[in-house]
Amino acid sequence: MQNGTDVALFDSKLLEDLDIANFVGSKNLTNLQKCFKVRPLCQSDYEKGYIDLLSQLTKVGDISFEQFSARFNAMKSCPNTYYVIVIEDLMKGHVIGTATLVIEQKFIHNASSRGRIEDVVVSNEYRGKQLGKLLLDILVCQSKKFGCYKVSLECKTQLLSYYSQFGFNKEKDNNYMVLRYTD
Ligand code: 16G
Repeated sequence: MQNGTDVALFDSKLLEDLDIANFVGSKNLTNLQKCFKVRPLCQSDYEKGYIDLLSQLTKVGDISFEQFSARFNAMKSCPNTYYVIVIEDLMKGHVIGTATLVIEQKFIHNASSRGRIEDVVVSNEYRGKQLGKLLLDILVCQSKKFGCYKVSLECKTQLLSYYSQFGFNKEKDNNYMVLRYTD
């Protein structure tokens, strides 16, 4: 961490209030807690490989600590909106998994909210340990707790069956469209 104490993006109590044992089973929880910690993104994660981790998902660019910090603070100053969670490998002090829940406030559906799950990535060498499932279970549960009327995500065709295990569904008459300005 550069200059001063670490800062979390949101109150970690929100995650403590979830019963993570429900998602992984109490037997797996002991192992999980020995090796990994699931927590909110912190400023110090810049030095723990957060940017490199994201680059396993898509193009990230050369982000300086100042840029990271400015974006982090901008997200933090939008209350109840950005929930970026990470999994840290406690032995290595590296961030090895992440996923984001964004809460979008709406007028529709009785002034309800919609959740969007974004930027889900588990580092290559940690795949097959159900860590992606853990991230997804947590964020789906959070979005429900926040009262969203729906939660959505976009993904490549090869991941449709992966996400369907969490209840995500490709709706017949609902298409994701995009107008891309840069690669
Ligand atoms: C995936 C991500 C999405 C991310 C996009 C980046 C999930 C579930 N989906 O679709 O959140 O924004 O990749 O791809 O993690 P892009 O760089 O081509 O926009």
